[in-house]
Amino acid sequence: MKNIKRSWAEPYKMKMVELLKMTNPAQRKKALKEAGYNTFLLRSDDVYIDLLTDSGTSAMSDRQWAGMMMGDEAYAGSRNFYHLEEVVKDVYGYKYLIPTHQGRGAENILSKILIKKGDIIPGNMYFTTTRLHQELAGGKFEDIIIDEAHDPENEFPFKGNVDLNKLEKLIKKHGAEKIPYVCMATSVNMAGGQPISIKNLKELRALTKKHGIRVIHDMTRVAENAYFIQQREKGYAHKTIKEIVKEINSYTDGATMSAKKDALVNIGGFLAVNEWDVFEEARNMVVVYEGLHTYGGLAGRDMEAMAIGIGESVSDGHMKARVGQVIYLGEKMASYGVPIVKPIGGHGIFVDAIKFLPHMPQDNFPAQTLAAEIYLDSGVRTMERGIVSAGRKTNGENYFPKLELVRFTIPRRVYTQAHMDVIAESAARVYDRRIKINGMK
Ligand code: P70
Repeated sequence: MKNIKRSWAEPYKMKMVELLKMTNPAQRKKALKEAGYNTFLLRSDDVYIDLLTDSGTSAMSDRQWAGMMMGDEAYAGSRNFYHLEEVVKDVYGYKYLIPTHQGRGAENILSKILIKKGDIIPGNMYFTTTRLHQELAGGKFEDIIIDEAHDPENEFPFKGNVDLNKLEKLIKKHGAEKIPYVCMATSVNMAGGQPISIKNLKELRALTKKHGIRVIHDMTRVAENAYFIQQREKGYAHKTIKEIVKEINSYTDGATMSAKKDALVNIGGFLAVNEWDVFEEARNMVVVYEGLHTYGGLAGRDMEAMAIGIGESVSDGHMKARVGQVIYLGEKMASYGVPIVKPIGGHGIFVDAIKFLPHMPQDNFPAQTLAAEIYLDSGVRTMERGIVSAGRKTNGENYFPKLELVRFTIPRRVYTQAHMDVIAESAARVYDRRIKINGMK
């Protein structure tokens, strides 16, 4: 028993469990047909292991539940708001806080305040809700992520990086006054949960500073990004996740947050900024769209659970187990030959449906088909991230996105290693009979 090293393990134990309904193939066939072969439309009661999303699906700790009991449900000035404000300042380093019901609430307010008609918003790959709010405010999103991010097989360790040449070209073409901010996301979701490096962030900061352009951070999964920096970037191995998160944020001017991911709550989000003027405007606007500025659409108890969850999310032990579990699943799937996006990201495994089903044309919906087959096989629900998600043009023709993926998103602190084995074995079984799988219309 020499040199045996444990890679990761859960820094918690179970106090309560939620019983799951086990289904048989006939029941799943019926449920899937009723859902129109769309995993979004399945009833969760018909799902065994739910990997549709990591959003709002985390298990809260006993401390968070205790915090729920300490909710101060006053209309104005709830003590939980002040606690949350203190935590956001301490952990994330932003000065002013505006709570919102979830991430998109913050995106709406920020876009309305900072974007004018005809503005350009460069970003390291789009996210659906973020881009939509930018467009609704009159702006146009421009992708400035490095090319490597669009290649599922490229193993570059920081596929979330910004291509500074692309950004410079946009500044030259449109002028800095047309760019209210760069929208920089950590753990880039649509690229497979890929991180941005501190080195790249510093360079982004220097370039934008020269032109007087803000950097606004989509910090939905910032702690997962910090973990990859700790593991992969020179000079960061001995820093804590908390220190790295704060450093990331120090290169930015403000942030939108969906607390339903990293921050370990089932609902919640916020906008955080360092500029007083932007804060003042946001504080007025949040009243119109979300609620008074000291609750922003949340109950006092939700803000308390969030404040406690933020603290837990930047613990090194938590993040090691969180990402460790995702990597365990990914490596197991890869060992069965299942084609996955590499490197493995922070919040889930993205299966390359084009490589999985090479005989299937993209307009027969390979990723949607694969998600349906996985559900039929084992009751595991995944999310299509391909031609269906990309939507259609106004003339009814399909967009044909480069990436045709199925996302196996892992909720935080919810499933066990045996569950991970069930998932990988199911993917392997479907992979073994891939030749016999037909597409959809
Ligand atoms: C997901 C969820 C939400 C999200 C995000 C990033 C990087 C903002 C938000 C919005 C939920 C989702 C949303 C739209 C389509 C599919 C799934 N991502 N930024 O599953 O936050 O949901 O709180 O308004 O990932 O990836 P919110």
